[in-house]
Amino acid sequence: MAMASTSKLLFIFLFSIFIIDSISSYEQHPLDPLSPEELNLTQTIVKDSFPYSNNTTLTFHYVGLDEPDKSLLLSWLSKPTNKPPPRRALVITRFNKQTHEFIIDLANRSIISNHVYAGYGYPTLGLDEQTEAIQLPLAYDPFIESTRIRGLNLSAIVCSTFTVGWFGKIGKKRVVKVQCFHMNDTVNLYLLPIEGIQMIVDLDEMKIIEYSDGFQVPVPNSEGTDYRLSKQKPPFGPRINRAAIMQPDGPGFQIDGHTIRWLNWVFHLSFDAQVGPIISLASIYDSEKHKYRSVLYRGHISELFVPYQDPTEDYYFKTYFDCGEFGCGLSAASLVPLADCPNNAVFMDGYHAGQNGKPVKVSNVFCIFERHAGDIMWRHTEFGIPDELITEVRPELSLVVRMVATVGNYDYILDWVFKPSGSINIQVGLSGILEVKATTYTHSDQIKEDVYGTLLTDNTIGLYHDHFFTYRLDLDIDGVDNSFVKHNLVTKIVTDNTTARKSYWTVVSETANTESEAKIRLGRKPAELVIVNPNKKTKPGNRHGYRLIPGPTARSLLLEDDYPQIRGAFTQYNVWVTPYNKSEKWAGGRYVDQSHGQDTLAVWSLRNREIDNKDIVLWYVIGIHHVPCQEDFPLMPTLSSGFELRPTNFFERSPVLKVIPPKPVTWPNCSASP
Ligand SMILES: *[C@@H]1O[C@H](CO)[C@@H](O)[C@H](O)[C@H]1NC(C)=O
Ligand SMILES: *[C@@H]1O[C@H](CO)[C@@H](O)[C@H](O)[C@H]1NC(C)=O
Ligand SMILES: *[C@@H]1O[C@H](CO)[C@@H](O)[C@H](O)[C@H]1NC(C)=O
Ligand SMILES: *[C@@H]1O[C@H](CO)[C@@H](O)[C@H](O)[C@H]1NC(C)=O
Ligand SMILES: *[C@@H]1O[C@H](CO)[C@@H](O)[C@H](O)[C@H]1NC(C)=O
Ligand SMILES: *[C@@H]1O[C@H](CO)[C@@H](O)[C@H](O)[C@H]1NC(C)=O
Ligand SMILES: *[C@@H]1O[C@H](CO)[C@@H](O)[C@H](O)[C@H]1NC(C)=O
Ligand SMILES: *[C@@H]1O[C@H](CO)[C@@H](O)[C@H](O)[C@H]1NC(C)=O
Ligand SMILES: *[C@@H]1O[C@H](CO)[C@@H](O)[C@H](O)[C@H]1NC(C)=O
Ligand SMILES: [Cu+2]
Repeated sequence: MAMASTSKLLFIFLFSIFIIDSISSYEQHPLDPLSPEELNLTQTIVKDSFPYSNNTTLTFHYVGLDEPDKSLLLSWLSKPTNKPPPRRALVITRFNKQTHEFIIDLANRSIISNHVYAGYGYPTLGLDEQTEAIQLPLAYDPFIESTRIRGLNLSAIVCSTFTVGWFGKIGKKRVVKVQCFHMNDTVNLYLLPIEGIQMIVDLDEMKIIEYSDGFQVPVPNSEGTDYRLSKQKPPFGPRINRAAIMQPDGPGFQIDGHTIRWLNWVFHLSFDAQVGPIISLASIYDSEKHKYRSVLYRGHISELFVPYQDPTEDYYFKTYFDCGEFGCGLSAASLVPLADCPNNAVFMDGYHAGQNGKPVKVSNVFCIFERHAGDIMWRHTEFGIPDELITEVRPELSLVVRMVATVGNYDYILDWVFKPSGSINIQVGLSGILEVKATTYTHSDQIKEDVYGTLLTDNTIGLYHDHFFTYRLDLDIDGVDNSFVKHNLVTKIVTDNTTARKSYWTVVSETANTESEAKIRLGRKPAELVIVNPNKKTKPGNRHGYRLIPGPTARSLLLEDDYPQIRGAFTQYNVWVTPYNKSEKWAGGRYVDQSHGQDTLAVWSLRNREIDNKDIVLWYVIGIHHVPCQEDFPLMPTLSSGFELRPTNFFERSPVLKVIPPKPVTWPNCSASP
């Protein structure tokens, strides 16, 4: 949808740092994801650089935009008539058992850099190689024998790949574990594990290199595990009445390429195979200052660490890094209209490179919709004036950008929610299926030892685990140079007799000078955490800022020198602040599979760089400890969490006081069906 008129209007307000494309019809923005044509071109350039004299296959593990240097992009934004920054792709491939890393210039079709990565760790798994790996057991005699002994039906067996982690030994092979499930008459395979069989597949050789069948535990009963509506039997749950949003004036947002304008907001939305949705150049219009003001240069999930807590032989390695090992964008599901998103949603497609490097389309990868959730934006009833009753209320309205990553058994709903007040809510929802272990137990009274989980039903233990969603938030509050301020709330004791009070609290502010001063474990002492622009003040002299309103404050409970925790060391704190560095974007590192934790946020920040009045990046970890419960079986009702970025002395006054409320909708004549 082209949006000529507002673009012109925008052009008038060219004062602030972020001016989104002032071009009236859509032209490619330097931050746009690689188009199918660009992915194709990239594949051709990379492929042609390899000698194909023998049968070694070339596989693509990451292809994405190599984002332009920030300084180049900002200078282009301030003068869009200039040439845009060069368009480049970052490519990670495997060829002949080696990991290659390329930077490709798409304009002159040249390879800017090409080197072999020789450090620890491997790139994101490809989808095709996983599909191949899970077929191997079904044609592997020892496995067939194991299933025969167990009395299982081979045609009902489905396998799945699991990354092996790192436990102190040097892994010289790119391997995954493969575990299998016996579906019987359900599609809910994850609840029906075949215990006791361990298989390791070498992905480069594509064969099973280790096999063991240690013990037998019957596969749990599949009854009642199917989640498809068509398979449900009475008694049924409540029936939900029909409902829809009606917007007689159409949606309140415009999408121009990848740029979205809505009420007082403008931002760029991109799709990336590693991290999924990326929000860039989010600016908000200040109607008092008559200009757009920059808030967020770039924000996205950076890593999602999911360590399971069963240390036994068959389970200890389950310490997943979903974005780095499996790809949070690569795992994106196509959203279902009217279910994943309401009837007023607009959908966008995404493209990533398949394992052969060719573009793969994900239809409806994002949805964007206005949420009229029946909430209150602000209100007041004045009872205090004699003979007069004053009530003013404004209904709340939000803009939601949604993607769902389905990583194996789990479904992660990743939402960015914008509000006219200037708040950005980053929300996650967890649904899908638990990872379980089969057992002979049928009642918790039988259990005397630690079973590392909850007995959910007969023969089924839901394993304890965590989810750590780590977000990278390059806030640029009114410009790039920002500071991180802790407004500590401290109790003051009154020792003299000037007041009847013995105590009160006040704010003692502290600006973090270096990275170490900004590492925070939440929940220890009360503080307001604010990113401020120390160079921009309000009329009364407060620094323009945005504050972080945290959600749940769980941190990893593992020892710091435990191997998974070394790799996931970015969960040691809930909050980190680093100076901007383009290459520091994936908190678990670039080669996460079997990584040794040498390239994580925790390691980068050991340099203890200066962060005061600098271009800084805020990292926030949403932590959720998950003790499974019976309601999570056989499919987990969505568990939600998140945090808020909220303007704090950014505006001179309430930015929503003068919001014009919507007119009532007059419904056309329609008769309700009986
Ligand atoms: C991809 O590139 C090849 C040549 O490199 C070309 O023949 C083909 O048409 C392209 N496909 C798309 C979808 O652009
Ligand atoms: C295949 O090609 C690679 C890269 O040129 C080379 O290193 C390797 O020795 C070749 N293998 C065979 C079997 O020719
Ligand atoms: C490559 O593999 C194919 C089939 O796997 C085979 O027919 C062909 O001879 C091989 N070529 C070389 C150069 O090894
Ligand atoms: C391609 O363009 C880049 C600048 O983006 C330049 O560094 C490089 O030298 C150019 N390569 C060729 C072959 O022209
Ligand atoms: C084995 O499983 C397949 C696929 O689920 C099914 O069609 C078939 O009837 C099963 N056979 C037996 C003997 O249960
Ligand atoms: C498969 O399901 C049937 C019917 O639900 C049941 O009788 C049978 O025991 C199941 N087989 C296994 C191996 O779980
Ligand atoms: C307050 O304290 C001072 C010094 O301790 C004392 O002289 C004075 O009488 C006190 N005043 C009251 C009102 O208690
Ligand atoms: C950016 O970060 C990478 C990885 O931590 C580091 O190697 C590089 O030196 C950094 N660049 C600058 C300019 O600090
Ligand atoms: C709606 O219903 C009213 C009352 O029944 C009727 O007068 C009016 O003409 C109807 N309008 C339309 C558009 O059908
Ligand atoms: Cu969970």
